[in-house]
Amino acid sequence: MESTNNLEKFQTIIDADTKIEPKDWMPEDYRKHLIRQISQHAHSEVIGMQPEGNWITRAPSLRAKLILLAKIQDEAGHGLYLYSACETLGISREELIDQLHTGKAKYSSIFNYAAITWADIGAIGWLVDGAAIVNQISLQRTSYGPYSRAMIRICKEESFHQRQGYEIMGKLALGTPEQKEMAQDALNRWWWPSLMMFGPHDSDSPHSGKAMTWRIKRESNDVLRQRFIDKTVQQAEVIGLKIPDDKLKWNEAKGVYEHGEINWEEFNQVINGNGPLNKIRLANHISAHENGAWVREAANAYAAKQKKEVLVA
Ligand code: BYC
Repeated sequence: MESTNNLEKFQTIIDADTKIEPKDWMPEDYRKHLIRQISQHAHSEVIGMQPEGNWITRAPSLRAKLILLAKIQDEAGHGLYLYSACETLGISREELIDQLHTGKAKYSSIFNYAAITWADIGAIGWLVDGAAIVNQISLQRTSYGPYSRAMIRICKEESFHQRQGYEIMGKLALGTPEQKEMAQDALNRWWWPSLMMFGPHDSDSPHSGKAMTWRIKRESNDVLRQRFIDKTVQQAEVIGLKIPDDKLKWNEAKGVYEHGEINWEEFNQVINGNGPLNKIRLANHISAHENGAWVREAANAYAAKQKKEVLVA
């Protein structure tokens, strides 16, 4: 029941920067808000395995292949931590997957773009994981305990991911003219979608108000996006690549890079199911889920057998 007493106690925990734990009382809207965000985050990790998975068989060396395999496995692990954190809010894994398959739950817009060259694998690590880290470092301080703890663990792995991507881009950018061109082309295609990962401007973000009051989000979409831009522009300079934004300019007084506007029409199309690969990404997930039914059945049968043996003993 949402008594004033419960609400006051809840907000006091939040304001004191102490974590809300699964068994604590929480407003229904807080619970729903978290289920929405954490599940979308989990779906992003798992759908995000697809663009990189395409390159496992075509990685240019054994070293590159091993690193890529390890990274993709990490992403699966991130999905699992996040699904588990989400389940502590009283929703089952089946319901979460169903929401993904029926289009009720989103996943990050970025994974609807194709990885067409090896440089795209570098760009994903450098830019996509780079943007994810900026967001996730901030989410380590989120108010819900299980989400916050998942973020702490995930961030450690993401920084390795970002560095492996930057290493690929650096090698290509400092290689032959053709390799440099391939790296620049990947940067050109992934830059703007990476900026979209942070979501709409604060003034157009319907969930931000409550998310900030409840300290689910600790910093706003625009603040995090700006931090990512400031960091990444300098990294591009070091390896001699050019950020594809004619309006990019250092503002000495503010200590930030001014930048051009995102194509919000494209963003809205992609998050509403009409990006380049939305249908393929979802169809692949549905088919993998259906093909894995026997694994779930076997695991359930084994768990039931174990339970029976414990009861008999
Ligand atoms: N894409 O009010 P807003 C990774 C939606 S994976 C799609 O600002 P909020 C990796 C938003 O959901 C890590 N949808 O929302 C894996 C909402 O729609 P609904 C991915 C987006 O929640 C493999 C509506 O727009 N990281 O690192 O306050 C390989 C209004 O937005 C997007 C996360 O998932 C988007 N980009 O803020 C490599 C971070 N942006 O739900 C790498 C966790 C907005 O009302 N999530 N929308 O239908 C968050 O931090 C926040 O949810 C967001 C949006 C900043 C994304």
